[in-house]
Amino acid sequence: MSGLEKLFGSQRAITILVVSVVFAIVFPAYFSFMATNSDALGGGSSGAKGMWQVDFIQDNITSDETMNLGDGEQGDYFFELDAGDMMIGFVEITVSCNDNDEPGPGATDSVDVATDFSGVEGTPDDESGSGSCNGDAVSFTIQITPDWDGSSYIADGVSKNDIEAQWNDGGNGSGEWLTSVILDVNTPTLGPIPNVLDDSEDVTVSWRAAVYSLEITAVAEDI
Ligand SMILES: [Ca+2]
Ligand SMILES: [Ca+2]
Repeated sequence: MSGLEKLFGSQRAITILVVSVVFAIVFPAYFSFMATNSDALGGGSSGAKGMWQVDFIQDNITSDETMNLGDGEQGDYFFELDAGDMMIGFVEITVSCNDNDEPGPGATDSVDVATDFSGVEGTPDDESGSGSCNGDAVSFTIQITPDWDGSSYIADGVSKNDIEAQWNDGGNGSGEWLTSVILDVNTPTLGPIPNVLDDSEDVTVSWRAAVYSLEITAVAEDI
């Protein structure tokens, strides 16, 4: 028996030891080499620059409410938005009404709309507008994730982290979206009796929150 055989018991134990030592040296070097090269080739780690297919898994969270408003009456409409784990792209608000209470044109009711987004995370700028009650009277689109429209694309020369940082609502957009509508009834007056043909209108406020989550896939580049 050699000295080593005395130490480790057998030739087989020495072989196992040698193989183990070789693997301990070779494997870290191998993985280090692969990591370096996958950075260069655009695969693997999230900090690596490369080519990526960017898709958005999309959904809509919708709500609507209808109130019958009298002349000069204000209706407050609320939408409580919670997108859960998904990001909020934008929120569309549509105020619609359809006045057909009197025959012919010229006496169509109208609405004045104003929002209060103080209960919304990130406090988007408030909107206001007016419109006639022959369908969609007023609509607003409030962008939450800048520039997001849900289109897929291929990104090149950026890292996965860069893409995730770009498509992020920053926690904004959740909370209470308040839209207030004041109705203005228009109708011909017949002598001393006002509002004989028309004294009100059904006004609907609809919300659509376009929400998404990211799907980023590495694209194999032509070599
Ligand atoms: Ca009318
Ligand atoms: Ca009416």
